[in-house]
Amino acid sequence: MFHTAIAPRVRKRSRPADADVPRREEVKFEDVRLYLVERKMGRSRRSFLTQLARSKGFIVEDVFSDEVTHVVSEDSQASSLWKWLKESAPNSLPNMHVLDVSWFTDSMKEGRPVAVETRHLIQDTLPTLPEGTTPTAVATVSQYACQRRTTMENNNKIFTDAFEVLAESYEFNEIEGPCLAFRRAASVLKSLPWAVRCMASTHNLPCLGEHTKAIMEEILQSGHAFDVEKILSDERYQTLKLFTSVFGVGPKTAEKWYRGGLRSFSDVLADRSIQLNRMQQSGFLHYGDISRAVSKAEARALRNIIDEAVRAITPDAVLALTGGFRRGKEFGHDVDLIVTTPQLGKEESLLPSIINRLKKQGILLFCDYQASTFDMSKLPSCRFEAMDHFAKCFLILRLEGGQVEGGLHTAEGDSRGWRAVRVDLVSPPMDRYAFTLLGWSGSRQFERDLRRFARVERQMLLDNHCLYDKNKKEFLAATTERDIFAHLGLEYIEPWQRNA
Ligand code: DCT
Ligand code: MG
Repeated sequence: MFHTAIAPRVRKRSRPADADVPRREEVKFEDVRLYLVERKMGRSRRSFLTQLARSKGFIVEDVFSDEVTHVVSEDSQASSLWKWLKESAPNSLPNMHVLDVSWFTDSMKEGRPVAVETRHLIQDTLPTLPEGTTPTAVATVSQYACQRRTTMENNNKIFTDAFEVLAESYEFNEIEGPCLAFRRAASVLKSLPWAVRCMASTHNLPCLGEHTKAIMEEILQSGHAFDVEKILSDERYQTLKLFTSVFGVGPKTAEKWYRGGLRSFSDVLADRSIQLNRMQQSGFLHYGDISRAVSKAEARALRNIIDEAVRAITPDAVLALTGGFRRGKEFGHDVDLIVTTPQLGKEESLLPSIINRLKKQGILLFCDYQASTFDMSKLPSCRFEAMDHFAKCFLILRLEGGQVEGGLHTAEGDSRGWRAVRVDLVSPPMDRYAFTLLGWSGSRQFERDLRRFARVERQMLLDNHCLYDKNKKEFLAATTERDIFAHLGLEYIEPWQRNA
């Protein structure tokens, strides 16, 4: 065990003035706590580097404890270092970065903690894993989804499906902490290129708490978890899940209907006291179609339809498929598209014109248009809300089978030759394009962690509109997603690696 009691926080230092060392000891990076390993570094070099870091506003802990976020070592014998670390801090080790001194020197050069990259990491070369476990288990996995590469291949679906049920149930009950914990745990497991087969292989993974591990253990032993089974057979959960599957019905409305004793769609539709709004009416009307997954081929066909519409309005329009399909998903619940034009300001009239065209073509089954409320002078907003302020519309479009390569993804026996599909369009000004593209590409967990990483690790605010540096008090410009990753000091993650 390690001892927190003997680990003083080195926030306020009252050492006597040293003639050689400039006394600029104001802490600039509250969330970063370094620990320099003396082994191989030597006492005097360690003391020199400690003073250097402190003079640049870093917190350097004298004693190793669970407060430490970044361990820096010059020890090239990774195995002995890791052995010592595991003995000293077995529990909090998964949340620490174990780094080569190159990270430290880069950070001193930059005068700020630079982003941790793979080349900085000291990998554990001494796996204490049972036979048959993949050795990648011991590579450091970041607690942030934006520092992990998560493809569509999920090797741990048995666990992540269970966590998703638990998270959703907590969400229905508005219990935020555990909901987020299960989402984070699911996201970590999704990023692993190997399947967890025993609990020992998870000991280096971040974001797996007691409850998550207990569930995993149960699943490993019996194939299912009692808590999950209980939720799945719970009437309230089932009903809320059913109601929220209708377009336009959120958890609040679903809860109200449930409390009113309603349990099925026919209960809702027969209840004369319920006034469905326009969106909900369309949701019920097209329920069969829009609750059915949209295929990649169908998404492409709809992209072409919108492309044709927008090119008829302005030939220099920019159109991008985003959301799940941009991340390489084969199926999605809707089609997400960004449309804009290089002519600043002209994007305002784009969506109304597109909508008009779709209406004339007779394929607009539903439209909820929301004009832009974007105002650069009101940024940065501390309320970094889920929805952005750009002009957008939520549509239901009629898609003809003949327009889809390989045909429609409809139920067997459906001979209509068309189906209804949900399509979302957003139209930011061109200078906001990169932020919108990044924000709408998802996944939700990837976006959440990008924002959290920006805030906690970089003292920056990121949303679909902008990136703001709180230290420099300025907005950082970006024309591509790569620019944004670079501002954040993150390695670029391709869209198909963002399935966190
Ligand atoms: N988004 C977000 N926060 C939200 C809603 C959406 O960051 N509250 C982003 C992430 C994904 C993108 O917008 C599109 O949203 P969805 O269509 O809901 O997600 P998706 O990943 O495209 O999933 P699906 O395949 O089910 O459409
Ligand atoms: Mg989508």
